[in-house]
Amino acid sequence: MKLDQLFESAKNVLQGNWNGSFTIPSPTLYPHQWSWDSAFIAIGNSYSNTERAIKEIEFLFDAQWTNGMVPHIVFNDKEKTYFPAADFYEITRSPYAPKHIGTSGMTQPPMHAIACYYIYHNDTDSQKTKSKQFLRNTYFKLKLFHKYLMTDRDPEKSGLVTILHPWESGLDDAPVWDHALSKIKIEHVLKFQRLDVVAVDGAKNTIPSDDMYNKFIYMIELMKQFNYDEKKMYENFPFKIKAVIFSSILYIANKYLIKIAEIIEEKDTEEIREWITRCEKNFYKYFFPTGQKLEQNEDGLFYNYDIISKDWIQKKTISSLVPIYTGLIPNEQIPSFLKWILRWSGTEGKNHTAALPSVDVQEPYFKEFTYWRGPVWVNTNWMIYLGLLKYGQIDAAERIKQGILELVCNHGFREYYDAYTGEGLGGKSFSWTASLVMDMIKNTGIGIPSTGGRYK
Ligand code: 9WN
Repeated sequence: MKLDQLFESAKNVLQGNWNGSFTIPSPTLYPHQWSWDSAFIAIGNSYSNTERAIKEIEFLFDAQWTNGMVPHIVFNDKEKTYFPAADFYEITRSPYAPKHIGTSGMTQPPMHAIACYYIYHNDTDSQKTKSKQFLRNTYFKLKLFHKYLMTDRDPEKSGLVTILHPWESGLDDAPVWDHALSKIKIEHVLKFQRLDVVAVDGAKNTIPSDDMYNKFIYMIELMKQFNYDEKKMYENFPFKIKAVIFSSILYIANKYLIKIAEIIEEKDTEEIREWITRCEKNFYKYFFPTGQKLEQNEDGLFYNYDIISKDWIQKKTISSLVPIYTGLIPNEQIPSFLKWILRWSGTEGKNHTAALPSVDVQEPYFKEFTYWRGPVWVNTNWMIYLGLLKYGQIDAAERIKQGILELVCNHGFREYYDAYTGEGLGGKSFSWTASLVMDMIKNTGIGIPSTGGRYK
C-alpha cells in the first residue's frame, strides 16, 4: 500500500472511532475514553484535524480530579459493554472526584503535554490562534497533573513515579508485575463477569489470565476501601512499583511542558525544572541495577523497581528498552543497547518483522499471543523509534518503522500483533495504532525529545 493511502486509511480509523466527544480506542473492545490513548490519538489528529485533537484533550481534562489526577478512563455511561464500569469504581468515595461524569479511580502515563505540543506545532493556521489559546487553557491543568505525580506518587522526591495498579502502567499483564501480584492474596469472593472475553470471541489465550484479572479487580476493591486516599494508599497498598516507562514519559512530558510555557510566555517553570533535575539524578539509581558496569554490560538494561521488596524486577520486557526515548543514556552505552534492540527484533529470523515484541522472545515467560506478554504493540515501538532517531541511529529506527508499517499493511490497524506470524490480535480498528502510524509516515521529528540531560 502506498504511504499516502495508508495515511488516509489511518485517518479513517480515527474518524470512525470519534463519538462526538472523544475517540474510542477500538469499536470491538473499548467504548470509553482512555487517558494515554487519547494523547496518542491527538498526535495523529494533530496532522489532520486540529479542532478534534483539541476537543479530545479538553474532554479528558474536564474529568481531571481536583487533586490533579487524570483518571485512566472517562466513562460514556450509555455504553454497557465494558467491565469494570463507572459504578464499580464508586469514585464518590473521594472528595477529589468529579461530580459531573464517571471516571476510574486510577491514572495512566502522562503523554498529554507531548500531544499538546504536537497540536500547536501542526496547527496549519499561521497565527495558531486556536492552538495557542488551547495551550493557555491547558497548561495549568497539565502542570497540576504532573504535580500530583511528583507529590502523591513520589513522596521520595526522586522525580520518578510509583504506580499502585498494573493498569496504571498501560502494560497490564506484563510479566514484570507477576512477582508483586503473587504476594497479593484475594481475601474475599469477587462477584463479576469478565466482558473482554466476549469481545475477543473467547480467545482467552490472547488476554490476561483469570488469575491476573481477579487481582486487577481485587486491587480496585482495595483502592475503594482506602477511599482513594493517596497518602493512606502509599503507606499501606500491597503493590507499589517505580515504573520505568511511566517515569520516562513524565520526564519527556515535563520537557514539553517547558516548551509550552515558552510558547504561552509563562515564566515560572522553576518547579518543572526541579522535577526534571530530580529524574536525571535518580533515573539510573532506581532503574539500572547497581553493580552493572556500563562497558561490561552483560545486561545493561533498565528495570522497574519494586518499592515493597526493595528490589529490581529483572524481567526482559519492552520496559527495559523504552528509556532510550528519554535521551538519558550516555552515548557510550548506545552500542550495547543497540545489540539488545537487534536481538529483540529477532535477528534469529523467527520474528515476523523487525518490530519489537513486548517481551524478549528468548525468555521463558515470552508468550506469542498473550497481550503484553510477548506480542508487538505500536506505541512502545514508536517511543523506541523516536529514541533511536534522537541518537542518530537512523537505520535501526527505520527497521522498526518498516516493521510496523508492514504489520499494519498486511494485518490491519490492530491492538497488538503476533510476534512470529504478524497476525493481528485484540481490538480491531485500533486508534493509537492508526495515529502513531500517521506520525511515522509524516516523519516530522516533533516527537524526538529535546537534548539536555545528565549525559548530554
Ligand atoms: C485497562 C485502552 C487500554 C489501554 C491499555 C491496555 C488496555 C485496559 C483493559 O486497553 O487496558 O485499562 O481493559 O485491558 O492495556 O494500555 O490504554 O486501549
